[in-house]
Amino acid sequence: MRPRLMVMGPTGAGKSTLIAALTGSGEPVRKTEHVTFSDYAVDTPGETFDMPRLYFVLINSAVKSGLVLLVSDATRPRSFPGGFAKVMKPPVIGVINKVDVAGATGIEMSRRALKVAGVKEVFAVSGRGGQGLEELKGRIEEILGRCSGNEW
Ligand SMILES: Nc1nc2c(ncn2[C@@H]2O[C@H](COP(=O)(O)OP(=O)(O)OP(=O)(O)O)[C@@H](O)[C@H]2O)c(=O)[nH]1
Ligand SMILES: [Mg+2]
Repeated sequence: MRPRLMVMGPTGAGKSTLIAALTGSGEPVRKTEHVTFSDYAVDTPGETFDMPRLYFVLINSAVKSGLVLLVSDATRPRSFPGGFAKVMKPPVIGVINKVDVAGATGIEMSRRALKVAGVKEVFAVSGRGGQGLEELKGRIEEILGRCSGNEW
């Protein structure tokens, strides 16, 4: 099986909504209670990001993933620990989410926060409205496609 996409970030940032949009599942999104594995993705509860003592859960779960999306909610931009993305084994892409409702300042603050986290590549999207998703999806496919057949 090819490595999964892993999605992490603060509570309510829109991680599960983003996964549903990327897979076109159409299923209603509920609060993520625990780390959830599907064929395509690893969804994580925001609490694993909000509580630093739980970072090990994210770091461990990422080991067998092919790509990590680090999601920032542009309506409530929060800082990430410096270099946070660099402790993950797979490559990390930054996602600025909720651009359908966020202002320019929020988007810029998210962009800066992701940069501090050590993320080089950033996509601005709306998991709910669909903006930017095709481009993000294309990049995900490119990276995960390259992982196919790899032993992780
Ligand atoms: N306007 C807007 N709302 C969004 C977007 N993405 C998610 N939301 C809303 O944000 C809320 C939280 O979305 P979730 O997908 O549950 O967030 P999460 O990051 O998975 O949250 P946890 O599982 O608690 O960590 C829901 O009410 C979503 O409808 C978006 O792109 N735009
Ligand atoms: Mg969730």
